[in-house]
Amino acid sequence: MPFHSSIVTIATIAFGCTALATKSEGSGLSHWEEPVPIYKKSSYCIDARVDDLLSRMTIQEKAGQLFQARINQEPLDGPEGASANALEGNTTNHMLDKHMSHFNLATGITNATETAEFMNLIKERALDSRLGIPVTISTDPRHSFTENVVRKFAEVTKEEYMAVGIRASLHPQVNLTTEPRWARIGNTWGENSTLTSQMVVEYIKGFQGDKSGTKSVKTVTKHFPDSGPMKNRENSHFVYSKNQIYPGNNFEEHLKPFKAAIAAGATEMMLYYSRSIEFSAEYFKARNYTVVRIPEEADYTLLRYNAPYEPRSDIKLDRPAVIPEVIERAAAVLGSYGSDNEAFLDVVFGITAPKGKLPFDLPRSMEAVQAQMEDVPFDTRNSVFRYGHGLSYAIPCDVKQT
Ligand SMILES: *[C@@H]1O[C@H](CO)[C@@H](O)[C@H](O)[C@H]1NC(C)=O
Ligand SMILES: *[C@@H]1O[C@H](CO)[C@@H](O)[C@H](O)[C@H]1NC(C)=O
Ligand SMILES: *[C@@H]1O[C@H](CO)[C@@H](O)[C@H](O)[C@H]1NC(C)=O
Ligand SMILES: *[C@@H]1O[C@H](CO)[C@@H](O)[C@H](O)[C@H]1NC(C)=O
Ligand SMILES: CC(=O)N[C@H]1CO[C@H](CO)[C@@H](O)[C@@H]1O
Repeated sequence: MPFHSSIVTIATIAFGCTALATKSEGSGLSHWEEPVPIYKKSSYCIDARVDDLLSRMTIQEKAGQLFQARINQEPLDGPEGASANALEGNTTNHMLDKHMSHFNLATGITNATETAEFMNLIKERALDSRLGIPVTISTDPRHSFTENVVRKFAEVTKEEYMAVGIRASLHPQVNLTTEPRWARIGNTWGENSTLTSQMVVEYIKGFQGDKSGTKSVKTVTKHFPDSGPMKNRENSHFVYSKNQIYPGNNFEEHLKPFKAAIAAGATEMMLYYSRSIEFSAEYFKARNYTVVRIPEEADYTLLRYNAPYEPRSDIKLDRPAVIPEVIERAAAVLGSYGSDNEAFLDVVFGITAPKGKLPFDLPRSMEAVQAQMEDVPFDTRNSVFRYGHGLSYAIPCDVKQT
């Protein structure tokens, strides 16, 4: 046994990693010793390890690899452990009975230590599966940023993900928002294909590095345009709205960000197929404002709305709102792309300045929305505000600095 081990070691040094064809594995082993399978040996080439693992997997175990289930940060064995639907089984059931190893962490992260500990539990539980295949934990987007800090944003987010064990990002979402009624605009970069293509490169390089490796978080660029701009602006999450149309003959433009992503090292794409913010008196009391009972007594009225939309289940997302009447009457309108209440109030009260620009046109009316083409950017007629519009102001710290 010691002799055998040294052969493997020499081969490792000579070839960098051991190729499967040259192995003499197992022949010298005593029958009571289980050989360590090749796929578990880091000295072997990745291809050899994958081939070995695949050859050992049942069809059920292979099928399990094809799923990406949502899980919550909850007891792995509890009835509530699996998120989407308790009837579907808990997390242990997903891992050990259904052979899944890719999970999307659905819960918010409020304490990094606890999330990291939860991840460690999952990884330990994975060792109980027949082959001990490790799990990959991914997440949908959890952060926001402005265009000049994309790379930095991606690098910082990557560090935060890695610190709690998340190694795959189910983003960026680079789909162009050429159709204002589409329900998933909130996580995109607007309707400009050039800008979106520039940002996606920085984003992917920030998460993956110039070359994907052990210090990378994988990106999954989405949603690849097999659906295309949807007829009647529906969302193909719904069974009744799967049709696509390109009335502007503009398919190539929608491909541009995806081509840029591939050139930047994207290896994964998601094919095409929410969260309410409670605004309460507590936020104002914390800032020493008095909350009054009737509008007439107030010095200020602050309203936070979601962009109006026709309700379909509970999806709530940002999109180009048709609100000319609000814009005409309000002293100021602040657009946000999913800020929390504290961040919003910091802008209202001049602690930080608003910096964002509109990533799409704000349409004048639903007629204008209906008249524009689903797949063409910047074609909303007589918009209330154009793409790129946005005001800011000097904040006290800026004034002090200059
Ligand atoms: C969780 O799943 C495991 C594995 O399928 C099962 O043995 C256990 O009974 C489940 N726990 C609950 C509380 O449903
Ligand atoms: C985070 O969780 C850990 C472990 O439960 C705990 O010790 C720590 O105090 C928590 N941190 C915060 C900020 O709540
Ligand atoms: C789209 O973005 C590019 C890159 O930032 C910029 O040069 C171009 O002017 C933008 N197009 C429009 C219509 O604003
Ligand atoms: C609110 O008032 C209290 C007491 O005067 C003070 O300590 C606190 O800093 C104030 N908070 C803000 C946000 O101004
Ligand atoms: C493929 C894909 O996700 N296409 C979407 C891109 O965005 C438009 C709206 O701008 C949607 O209608 C498409 O479905």
